Amino acid sequence: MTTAEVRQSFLAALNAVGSMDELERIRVEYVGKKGYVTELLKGMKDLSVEEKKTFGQEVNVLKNEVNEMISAKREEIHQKELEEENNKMPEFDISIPANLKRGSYHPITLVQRQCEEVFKSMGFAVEDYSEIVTDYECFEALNIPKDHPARDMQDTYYLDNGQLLKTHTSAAQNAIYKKYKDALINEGKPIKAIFPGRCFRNEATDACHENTFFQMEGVMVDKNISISNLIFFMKTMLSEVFQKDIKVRLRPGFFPFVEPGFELDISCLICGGEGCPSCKHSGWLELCPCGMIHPEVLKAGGIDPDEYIGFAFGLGLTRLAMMKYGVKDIRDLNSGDLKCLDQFTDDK
Ligand code: FA5
Repeated sequence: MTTAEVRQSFLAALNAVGSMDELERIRVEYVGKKGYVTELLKGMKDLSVEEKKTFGQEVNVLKNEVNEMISAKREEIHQKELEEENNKMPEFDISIPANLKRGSYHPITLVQRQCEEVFKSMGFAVEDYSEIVTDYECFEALNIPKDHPARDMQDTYYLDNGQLLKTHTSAAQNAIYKKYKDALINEGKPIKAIFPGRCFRNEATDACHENTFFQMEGVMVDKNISISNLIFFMKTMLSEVFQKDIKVRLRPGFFPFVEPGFELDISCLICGGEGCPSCKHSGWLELCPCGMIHPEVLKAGGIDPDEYIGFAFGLGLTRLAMMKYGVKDIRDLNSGDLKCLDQFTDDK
């Protein structure tokens, strides 16, 4: 082939190229070691010196042209590929319903809602309260003055501004009395309220203690309230939550805001009362301290203790969830471990 023929055939081949692979193939075919252009040079050996010079220049010009055209074509194909990529339709179909696993309520939320339903059905209002409270709300209004040794029972997280993270839901008692006292005094409506909430204590954690846990406080104030009322409400709540009779025991307990005060324990449902780490090997789990509201606490809430009396309880909601769902270690509940929490998924 002459240089003109090689040029012509190369242009035709280049015109037909549509991909990088094809381009590479014709590059090798024309300017590769055994390509047409290279082969032209091999035929030079039979030419005169003068002819060699002219022909050599011709072939070199052709070789440069071929290389330049290949480079230009490469850039052209590259740009085309980029454009195609950018214009591509997304490969997913947005009309297909998502196949994601649905989330679920946390076991503590489930138990809390169940308790709320039970107490609502018995005429209790459900109240919410802040997690950051004042020293007065958490302690002083509850008959725990500054420097009282009872403060040591709850290792408290204090904030720089003097407020603190609520150590118990009892911190809302004062506000609840103030909210409902007028209806009690003027209209004779008993105060009946529960107030679940998150509590914080700087405690060493173990199978039944967390530094962040939930309680559910309940109070009832009226005339002629007795401990029997308290026991009735607690037993009703437990039998509704567990759907069976639960063994409970009441023993004396000290809390400055109740008098008399009790500890209501339930027989550990993890070990059936035999003793295990979840119940500190005692067979019993401290679940719900309670008692008759101290006169000083009623007074701080604007209620005359000579005329009114009431009970209060502080149910350990997190522990109740442990017992209800057979969670052996309280720390699993705050772990964020989906393998653990998934078990309670309510997909129905
Ligand atoms: C109190 O917090 C009192 N405010 C309860 C109370 C209210 C007594 C009204 C009388 C009248 P105590 O510190 O024992 O009490 O906690 C109450 C319940 O919360 C415990 O029985 C337990 O079930 C739960 N609880 C306490 N500390 C923790 C903790 N670190 N981890 C998990 N649950 C806890």
